[in-house]
Amino acid sequence: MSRIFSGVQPTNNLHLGNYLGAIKNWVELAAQPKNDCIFCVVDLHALTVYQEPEILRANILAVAKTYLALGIDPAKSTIFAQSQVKEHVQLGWVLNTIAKMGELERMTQFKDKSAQNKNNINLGLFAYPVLMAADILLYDTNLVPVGEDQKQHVELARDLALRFNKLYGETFVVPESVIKKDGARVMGLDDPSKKMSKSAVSANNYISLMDTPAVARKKIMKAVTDSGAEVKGGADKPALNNLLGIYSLLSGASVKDLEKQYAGKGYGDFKTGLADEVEKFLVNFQNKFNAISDKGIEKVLTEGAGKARQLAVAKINLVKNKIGIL
Ligand code: ATP
Ligand code: LTN
Repeated sequence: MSRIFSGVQPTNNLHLGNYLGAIKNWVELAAQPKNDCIFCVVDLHALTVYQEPEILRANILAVAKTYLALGIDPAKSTIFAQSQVKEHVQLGWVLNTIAKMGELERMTQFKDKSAQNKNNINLGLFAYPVLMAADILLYDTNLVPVGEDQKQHVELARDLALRFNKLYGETFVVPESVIKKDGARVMGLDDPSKKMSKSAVSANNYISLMDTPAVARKKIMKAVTDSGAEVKGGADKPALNNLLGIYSLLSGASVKDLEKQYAGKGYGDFKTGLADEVEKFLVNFQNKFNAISDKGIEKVLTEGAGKARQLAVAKINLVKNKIGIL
């Protein structure tokens, strides 16, 4: 049995990058009977940037609904919100005491986010990767499916697990990240040199899972393309590679097949085909999302938290015992 753990922050609507880079892999891992999966809505992490309380509350439910609508089955996988299981914070504190300032200063996400928002470089943002390590280590996680940008954080979780085990004896499983090559880094539609991001300044950067098909189509039609007219990817075609990658992952056709399909046609036809594929995906997703009630998802989260808590309490008791606290 392999334990799988991952999470997404309830900030804004999720976008195609979150799906293709992370949640699509969760769905594939969850479908394998040998895996025991836990998917968390990491609301405490979201607090490292100010959130309007009412919007945060709604976003927590929306992210959990998104997991279900994208294909995670709550009868098979455990789904809950991080703040519902207080042991995450408890273990986070213990790990804070063995994490080094220097290694946290090297985290690229911290460097990027603190450069973007100079007025709110809070302690939580600095300790963010340690809380993430606690999320992972609390459940004896073997595999952590994430996008490329989270690899460094999972490495830290590994280092902290090894360090703790060395100090106090065998306690934590040392986790590994699972980063699928395809979709690992979906780039912005308006700038293929940066990853698609929900906190991007322009909404033309991303396709939100909540975009209407018409809005998504407009964004695709506006998407930056490379020089040349042929639909053929290559090292000098970052924008086209990105669109081909998205098209391929959504349709299941290989990039080679798509290039064949669009041989002799221009970017316009190609983008129309991609917009059709995105529309199919969005309509299907949104229908499923809208069919889930707030009450229904609250019940899923409460039940999931109950299951997660059992594992978390056992682990925290072991940790307390090892370090000598009551
Ligand atoms: P932000 O950009 O506002 O920090 P985000 O869009 O990166 O947020 P997260 O909640 O930080 O969203 O990430 C959720 C998951 O989606 C993570 O596993 C992350 O690696 C993955 N992910 C996010 N953006 C992309 C992307 N552009 N391509 C592939 N995977 C991505
Ligand atoms: N930092 C992650 C979210 C996250 C996470 C986790 C992912 C918090 N805790 C534990 C995997 C495992 C991100 O996606 N931005």
